[in-house]
Amino acid sequence: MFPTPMLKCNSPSVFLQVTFASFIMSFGLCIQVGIAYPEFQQFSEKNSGRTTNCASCHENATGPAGNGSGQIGSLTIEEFAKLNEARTAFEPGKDVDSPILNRFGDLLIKKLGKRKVLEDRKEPAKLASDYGFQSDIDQDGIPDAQEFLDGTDPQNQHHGDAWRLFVVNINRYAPHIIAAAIGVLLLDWGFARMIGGFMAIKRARKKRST
Ligand SMILES: [Ca+2]
Repeated sequence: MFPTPMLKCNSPSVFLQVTFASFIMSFGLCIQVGIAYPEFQQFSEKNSGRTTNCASCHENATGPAGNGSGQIGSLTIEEFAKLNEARTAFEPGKDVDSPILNRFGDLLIKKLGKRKVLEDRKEPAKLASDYGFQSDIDQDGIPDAQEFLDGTDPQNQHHGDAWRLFVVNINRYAPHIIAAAIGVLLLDWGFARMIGGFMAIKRARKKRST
């Protein structure tokens, strides 16, 4: 006789695994409502006048709820474990790798701790000062916290306040700009001297012929 599928399902270890997985999935699905904190996005938009989305902190631009990439509904059991680690990182200093948060979101949890992030929902502007202006994930010269205030993407070096990027680039490339300016001036000076030389030769020939 062949064993029936029911015998496999009745295996205690498989039953426990399935039950555990169901519990984890149900737990995740039940708490997916309310895990996003729109206060920060709303503040960023109001403060900057720019339209922002959840991609500032989350993997998915539409937020953590759903079945898409970086959203609760698509997570594996291993990813749920990482998610719960991030959710319980109430104190600062813990490395987290949340499957629903991007690098900036993970760093927020690491630097501030979940407890502080939750507190800052009442006064979202404090998130920037609490996080500090040292980190610059995309290395565009504008700190992550400033990009939060400006409503720009802290992970995209081509996305930033135009004036700030201009100032940053002027400072960053000042030696090159000065060298280029000196080069142009020297070129102009040399060209003027050359024209002057040709004119002098022309005048000298004309004088000899008359
Ligand atoms: Ca930046």
